[in-house]
Amino acid sequence: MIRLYAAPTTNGIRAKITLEECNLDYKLINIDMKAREHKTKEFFTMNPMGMTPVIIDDKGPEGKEITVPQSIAIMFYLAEKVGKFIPKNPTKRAVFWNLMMNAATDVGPTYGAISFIGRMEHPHNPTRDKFLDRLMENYIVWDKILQDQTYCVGDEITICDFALFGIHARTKVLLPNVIKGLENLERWANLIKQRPGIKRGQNFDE
Ligand SMILES: N[C@@H](CCC(=O)N[C@@H](CS)C(=O)NCC(=O)O)C(=O)O
Repeated sequence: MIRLYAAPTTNGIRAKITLEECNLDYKLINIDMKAREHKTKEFFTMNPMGMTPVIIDDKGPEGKEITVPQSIAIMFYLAEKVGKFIPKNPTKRAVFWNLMMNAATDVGPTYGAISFIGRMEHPHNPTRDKFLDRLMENYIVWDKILQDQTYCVGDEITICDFALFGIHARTKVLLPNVIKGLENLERWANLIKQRPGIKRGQNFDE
C-alpha cells in the first residue's frame, strides 16, 4: 500500500488527486503543518527538504519500497506506475511537456510566491502585484488554449490537468479576481471537478 504524507495545500491536493485518479490503494497521513510535523527528525528522513507531500510505496520498482517527495515527481511516478495520464504519442508528449512544465514551474510557483508574500509580517505589495500580473497573464494563455480543446493537452486527460486544477482550485478561493471572466478555464475546471477521483482527492477529512 502507498502512504501519502500531506496537508490540504495545492501540492498535497495534486498528489492525492493523482492517487485517486490512478485508482491506487493508499493511506493518507495528514500532516499538521501548524504543529510543524513536517519538520520532525522522522519527516526529514523521508524528505530532507522538510516539505509535503511525500509518498512511500512499499511495492515500488523491483518490489522494493521507494520514497518519493515533490508533488510533480509523485504525479509522474504514479502515472507511470499505472501507465495512464501521460500521452504515448511522441508529438503529443512534447506538447504535454511544455504545458506540464508551465503548470508546474510557472503557474504553481507564481501562485506560491503570492501566497508566501501574503503571509509575511510586512508584505511588499508592489512585488505581490507583479506576481499577480504574471499569474493573470498565465491564466489568460490557458483560457485561450482551452478555447479549442477539452483538456489541457487536447482530447485526453493527463496529469497536467490534475497539476493545474490543484492551483486553479486554490486561486478560485483565495484570488478569484485573477481568473474572473476566463470562461474557457471555468468550463474546464467545472468539467474536471465533476470527476469522482478529483472530488475524493480534495477531501482530507478522512
Ligand atoms: N516543489 C515542492 C514544494 C513543496 C512545498 O512547498 N510544500 C509546502 C506545502 S504546499 C511545504 O511543505 N512547506 C513547508 C516549508 O516551506 O517549510 C512540491 O511540489 O512538492
